[in-house]
Amino acid sequence: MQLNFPIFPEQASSVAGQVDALYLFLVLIATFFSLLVAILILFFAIKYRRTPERKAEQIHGSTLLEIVWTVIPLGISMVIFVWGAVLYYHMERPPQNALEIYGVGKQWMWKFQHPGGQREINALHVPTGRPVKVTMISQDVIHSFFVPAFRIKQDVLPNRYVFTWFTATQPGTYHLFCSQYCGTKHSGMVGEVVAMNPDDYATWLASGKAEGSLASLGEKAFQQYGCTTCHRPDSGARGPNLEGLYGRPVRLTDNRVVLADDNYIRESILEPNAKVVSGFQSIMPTFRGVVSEDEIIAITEYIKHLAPQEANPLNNRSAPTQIRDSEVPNIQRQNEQQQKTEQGKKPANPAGKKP
Ligand code: HEC
Ligand SMILES: [Cu+2]
Repeated sequence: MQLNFPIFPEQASSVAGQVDALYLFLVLIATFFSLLVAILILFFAIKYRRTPERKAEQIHGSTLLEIVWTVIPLGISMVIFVWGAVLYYHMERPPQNALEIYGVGKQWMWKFQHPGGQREINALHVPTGRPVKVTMISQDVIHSFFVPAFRIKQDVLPNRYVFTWFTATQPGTYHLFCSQYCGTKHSGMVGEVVAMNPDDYATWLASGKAEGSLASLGEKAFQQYGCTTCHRPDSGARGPNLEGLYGRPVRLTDNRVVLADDNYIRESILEPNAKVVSGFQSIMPTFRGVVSEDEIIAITEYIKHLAPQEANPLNNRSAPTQIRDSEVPNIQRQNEQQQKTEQGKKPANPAGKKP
């Protein structure tokens, strides 16, 4: 008779084996010590049971014993700590060449968008043998992206992008769950991850009815919502030129310098007054409740694709743009120099002698 009773889901990602190995180690350690304690309790209970002729003997302190039972558990927990930390860092850092996919969680479904503009609901198609980074956000409450066969679980929060990554190793269809209770139909918030050979994946992408790449969808939304009225790359524009914005430091009116990443762009659209770009008036209206999370992702993708500005930008952004490009490294350099001179002054030359 064959028992079809799998204790673990299949291992279908590059980290699955490593996660299982660590987990197995924890289970073995826990089992070993539980058995040890249980057996010793029984053994001592019998060996030292009460008899009329035996008298209790008090034992005080044993330094050797205390050192042993401190050092051994310390060593074991350090092994667990280092092992876990190494694995965690590996899982938290997506490789540079990862395929970028975007997901939005909402009550009660998962929506995914591919860079080519293909969209899917409660299904995610990915190629095998290639790292895939999924950047996600929730449209309402906290959800959690859980693919047991890949051994990954990532909470998906409203108002902030989070990501996870994996490399699928075997073609197949795997469960996708929401593992964070998110309302009445939480249990129905399930889907599947379909891992395909790269060739099959390419065929699947081609067969998808994409209306254009994600960036071109973003461009459409950008025009549709009138962003172009203020964000034109010419001198008459009222808003900053967004070309080359992505991934660069931005100087704000309060002199803070922030990085223009996905979260910054999203916040700029939904809460324009939270961070106002230096040299501009806070005249941008909020698009909260107007532009959807999917559209924000597409617009961000469009902004990412805008080529960097030419050496001499035409519009009134030229001032802050120059601050961005040149002043930021200057500030860092100034700080470094200041630190160096301060360091140089005090300890190296206490008597005030000339070097
Ligand atoms: C009424 C004019 C106006 C409209 C319409 C407008 N913006 Fe803006 N936007 C601005 C101004 C002015 C700033 C700079 C001041 C600030 O940060 O609020 C800005 C800033 C930004 C920034 C930050 C830019 C940077 O250099 O750091 C982004 C991103 C942005 N807007 C995107 C959009 C998008 C997307 C839309 C359309 C959904 C849009 N804006 C519509 C005027 C506008
Ligand atoms: Cu959910």
